[in-house]
Amino acid sequence: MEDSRIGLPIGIALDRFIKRFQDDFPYATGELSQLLRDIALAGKVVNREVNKAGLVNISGSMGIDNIQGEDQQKLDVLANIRFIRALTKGGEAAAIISEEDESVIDLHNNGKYIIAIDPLDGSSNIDVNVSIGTIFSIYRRRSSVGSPVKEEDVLQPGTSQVAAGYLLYGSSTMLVYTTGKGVNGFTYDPTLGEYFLSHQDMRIPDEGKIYSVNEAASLGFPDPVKKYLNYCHENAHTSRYIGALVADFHRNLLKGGIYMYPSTTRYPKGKLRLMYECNALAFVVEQAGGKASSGDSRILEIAPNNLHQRCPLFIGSKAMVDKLESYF
Ligand code: AHM
Ligand code: MG
Repeated sequence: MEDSRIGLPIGIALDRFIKRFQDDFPYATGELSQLLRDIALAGKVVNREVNKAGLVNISGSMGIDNIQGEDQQKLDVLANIRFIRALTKGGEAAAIISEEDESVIDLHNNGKYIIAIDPLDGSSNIDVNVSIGTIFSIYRRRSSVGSPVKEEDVLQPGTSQVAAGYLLYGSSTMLVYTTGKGVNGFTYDPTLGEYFLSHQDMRIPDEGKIYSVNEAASLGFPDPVKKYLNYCHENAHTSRYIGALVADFHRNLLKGGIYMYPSTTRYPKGKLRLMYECNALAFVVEQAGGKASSGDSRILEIAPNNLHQRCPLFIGSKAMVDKLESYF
């Protein structure tokens, strides 16, 4: 069947795009569309805060740790508040789980969706004016609407996502998302306050030359990853590492490449969180023709048992992830 998206004018506004493809959603009632709009709106607000971070007193540390035992930055906290507020108001979200909050935020309403969010990823980059991002996943709740949210609602595998994506606050701000029918990217025009379709039906090159990993930790990498790194060194690959997952992922999505965060001495289970970071990007990359693996399993099929669970992540061009996996 011909994809009706082919031939869309580049520049169509996000709102119009969402409306046009609403009927493609598995449960087309308009609620998922509204959730996407809420996320896009909160993204605008966070974008504004990020842009003026150096001018007002919102960069730097809160002086407290989050649930992961990591230093919370003021903007982390602010972004978390902005997204939770935007998602709470509409009534479509039944519950939110956030990298910044220890437990489930049950909104006690008739919402049908569960949102998993990393409100501000790559936070060590905030103070130095380097790209950061927001990552989100949307699931349909499994228990009946109106009842208290249960574990089965929030601990769903990535295969159950109905939508996922990210905002990248980079040299321009972008929203990239999928509802399971390919991936589209929208660039924010701050003068108009609107996102416009700029990257239609994104496909990741099957092969690439870029590898993105914190190589300083390589002594503690598992042997298969060390071997794959040798392969990269011997085969004229190039290394690019921003240290903000969204930014590294986005570059590799456009150019072809692999992002790796394996288990390390410091993070024996990997650093990234399955529910807030890995699943969303795994859904996006698969929809763009790429692959996401923990080394020996498909990320999307990992059954979560903990909200803040971590897992190794190897994600990007399919042939590169296949090659990496062949060493495991
Ligand atoms: P964060 O959610 O606390 O910002 O941590 C996740 C980030 C990723 O964006 C990035 O790829 C990675 O941590 C960098 O970690 P490292 O500094 O260990 O290389
Ligand atoms: Mg993060």
